[in-house]
Amino acid sequence: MNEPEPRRIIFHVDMDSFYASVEVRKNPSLKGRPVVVGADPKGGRGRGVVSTCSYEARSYGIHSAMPISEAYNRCPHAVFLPPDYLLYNTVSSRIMGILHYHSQRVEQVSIDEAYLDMSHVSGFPEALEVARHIKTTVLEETGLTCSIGMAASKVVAKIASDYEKPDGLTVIIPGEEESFLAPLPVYTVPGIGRKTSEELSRHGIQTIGDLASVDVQVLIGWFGRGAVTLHHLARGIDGREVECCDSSKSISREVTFEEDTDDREGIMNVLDRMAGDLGQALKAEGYSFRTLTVKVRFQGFETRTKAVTVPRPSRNMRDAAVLARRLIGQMLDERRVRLVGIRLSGLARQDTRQTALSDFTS
Ligand code: TTP
Ligand code: MG
Repeated sequence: MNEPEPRRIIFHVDMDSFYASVEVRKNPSLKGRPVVVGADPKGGRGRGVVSTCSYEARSYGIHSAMPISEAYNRCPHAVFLPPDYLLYNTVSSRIMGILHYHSQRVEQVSIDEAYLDMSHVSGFPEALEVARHIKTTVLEETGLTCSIGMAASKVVAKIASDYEKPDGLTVIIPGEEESFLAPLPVYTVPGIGRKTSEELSRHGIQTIGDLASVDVQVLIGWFGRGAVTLHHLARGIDGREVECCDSSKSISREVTFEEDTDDREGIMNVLDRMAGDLGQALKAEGYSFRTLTVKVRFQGFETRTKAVTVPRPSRNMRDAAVLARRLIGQMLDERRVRLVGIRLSGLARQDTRQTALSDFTS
């Protein structure tokens, strides 16, 4: 038996089709149409990938990271738009500002998603009221919908936020985790990618319930020690805390490409996006950075990193993006790339949280 954990209430908030929804808000005549944000499709011959697409475009089977040429072939009459990162980052800041108003402990994990520790409220009924309030405020202030999952652990909150997308609100009260998770496909567990789910499928495991009922020793035999965490997650057991920046003096983002790539422009675009995303994370917490590290993993898993330290603490992410491009340019060769990442470290606070917050909410 596991020790009963102290009662926790965690939200996972995730914007719906974020880039595409921002584009529709910018140009309301796009409402109801299939909208694809990403590389230029060039009449079906374009390189690069889909960043995201509206739910109307998803009904054609289009999704993030799909080659843009395939998206074009699936739906040539869709509206194809290049990403407007500056606008997405501005909108993201406003959203994160709203979230910070409701909790001291906010962990932003990407441009459009965050965990909130809501354990300070009186219980799940009050938390539900706050969740509804957050959804209304985000809609009123940005014109966008989000989905919220609410549970006693991060993993269940994250799976719950995805459960009724778009515009969802899913509450999993303590004790109901296993019955909620059991019928869902294994790949809904964060961390279970295509490869792992294919391997699980070969062993006859399709659902999270199937996974939870396998003996953990058997799982370890298949996947090694990491299977213990997997088995816990499948049962909704996840002791990870909501980490705000104070507890980690560095922040990072990384992206694994769906297919190993030698498309330099595509790689550079991903770096720019991550730099923008990290810039928002810094701003939300009032931090600046001293050191920027770029990581690249080549086909075959060789990983290299390169770092620069700037003379004075900086929060200028445009310069950071230029630095990141330069560093990766020094590391790339003829090999295809599997993953790229950026880490910012040497973080120091510039402003108080209060000042940073008022920046966003004004
Ligand atoms: P997601 O939250 O994964 O996707 P989404 O908000 O577009 O759709 P959903 O309703 O399913 O949450 O990612 C947030 C944004 O990050 C997304 O709008 C665009 C960007 N992004 C990429 O550029 N490339 C990617 O491969 C993914 C997954 C996201
Ligand atoms: Mg989203």
